[in-house]
Amino acid sequence: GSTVQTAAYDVFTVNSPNVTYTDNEIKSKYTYRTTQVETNPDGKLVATPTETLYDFKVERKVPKTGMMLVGWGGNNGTTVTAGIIANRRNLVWPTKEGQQEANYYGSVVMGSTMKLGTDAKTHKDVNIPFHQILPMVHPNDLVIGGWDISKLNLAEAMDRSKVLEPTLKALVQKEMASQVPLPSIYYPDFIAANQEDRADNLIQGSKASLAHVEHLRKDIREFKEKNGLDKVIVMWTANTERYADIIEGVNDTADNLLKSIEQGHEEVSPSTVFAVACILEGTPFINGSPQNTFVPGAIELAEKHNAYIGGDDFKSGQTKMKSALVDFLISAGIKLTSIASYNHLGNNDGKNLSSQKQFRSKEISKSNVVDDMVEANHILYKKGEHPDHCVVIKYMPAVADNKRALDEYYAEIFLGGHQTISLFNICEDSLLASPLIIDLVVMAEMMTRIQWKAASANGSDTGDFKNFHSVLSVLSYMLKAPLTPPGTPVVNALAKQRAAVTNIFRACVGLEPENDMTLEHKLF
Ligand code: NAI
Ligand code: DG6
Repeated sequence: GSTVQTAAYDVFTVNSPNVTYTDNEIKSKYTYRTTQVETNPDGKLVATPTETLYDFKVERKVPKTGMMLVGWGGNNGTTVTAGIIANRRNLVWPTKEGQQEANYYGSVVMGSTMKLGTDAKTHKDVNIPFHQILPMVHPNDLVIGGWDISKLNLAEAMDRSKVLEPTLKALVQKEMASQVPLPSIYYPDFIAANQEDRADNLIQGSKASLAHVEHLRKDIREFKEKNGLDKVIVMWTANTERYADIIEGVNDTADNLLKSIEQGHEEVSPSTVFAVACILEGTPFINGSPQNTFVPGAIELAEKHNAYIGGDDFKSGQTKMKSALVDFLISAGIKLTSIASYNHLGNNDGKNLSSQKQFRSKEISKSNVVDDMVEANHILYKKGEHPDHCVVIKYMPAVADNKRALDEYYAEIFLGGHQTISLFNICEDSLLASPLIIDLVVMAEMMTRIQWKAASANGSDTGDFKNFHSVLSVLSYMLKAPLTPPGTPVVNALAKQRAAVTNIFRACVGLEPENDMTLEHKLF
């Protein structure tokens, strides 16, 4: 029988016949409403409201979860590790501006709220922390590990990164020093030649092999066993690689990709080898860098193995602004005609990107982010018409992790007038990226505990519950070039990406999407 039982982390229950709570699960019956459009022979559009009934099932037990980072000794890897330690230990450290407490600012999961509903008495909005909509892993509980081609321990690597205040570093130094990245795979052709001097922590072999896949799988299994984990999520936050050529017979299908790895084909990148190892191990793998890790064969392999993948490229600063601002301009009926995006940075990421092939990967992921918004507005843009868009990245060692991004948005307004918006965005790159790593891990893990089935209207059983598609496009909010299931559209607009996550999570507890109509304040 089903009983309403709330664990300590539950701040609310849903009072609806469509929602049942058991010790282990939350089950909801949810009516998904959308609109189907057809074109009549006379060219007129006919819009038909449609309804599909789904059953959702959420596993309530929060698993003991590990986060393994590829590139653990880099700026992002060390910053997110120190940040989680600081939060876990409630650290407070002196800065020139006063005492600073650990926090999770910049994390949607930990730092933002969502509207649950309207207070029955006061009619005011009731907001809850985002992480309380479903039983999510708390980042403080993540066990962290990973790989790096550089053998510095995490304290030395944190110093090399030049991101955190010395006073905070001193507090976490001992714990960080006790952690050393596992050796990793290094195929020099994929990252900039200027990275070679840090490659001193290597698994033998400089091209793809099944031995590499097996080695990485064993690393994951051992990490899991050693720490008593139920689950591990792996994240690529290592250097940006060059694109791999997509070649028929090499990486176009799952079987060809596995064969190419076995034969040591030179177009198989380290990140793809990591992805394959994780897929075969049933470990979710997320790519935080822009390269095409998920060649068609890798996506097919993930689908075959029902394994979760997500990517590409953390959307932290300049591009996040872009995906909010362009959405606003075009939705406001203003014709954006050009975007000039310039930035310079002095960290190791900038050094790697000073090499043309690696820059090209980043240029692609930074450039495609407005396509869907432009395509949606056929009043402002003719078919195939695009705003001019230029992306420049320069390496400037002196500014270290303190990236400077300058953007000029040029738009056509009423009756041939022009609007120019200039942005100057300065921030520590890794302090923006680290909370995204947390969000990606927590949300990806959450998605592994949600299942669905289409429900029949008369309540008869329709078969087994299934997982979401292997490609977790629900992670798009945190990513510059969201990977979506083959053949499905990419959504870049930031508000839509956020609404997709919040509304899917709401559906899992039988709540309607947040529609912002607030009729209760308009019709009385
Ligand atoms: P980083 O250069 O400081 O760190 C990368 C680490 O990866 C280095 O420690 C390097 O030794 C290691 N590495 C390289 N190849 C490896 C391999 N095959 N296996 C294991 N380790 C390997 O870079 P950062 O700043 O931490 O950025 C990491 C990635 O995230 C880059 O690709 C960057 O473009 C991307 N990114 C960063 C953002 C940010 O705001 N910091 C935002 C968006 C993406
Ligand atoms: C400079 O463009 C280096 C990049 O790695 C970016 O800093 C990073 O991709 C973040 O980009 P954005 O556009 O989200 O700020």
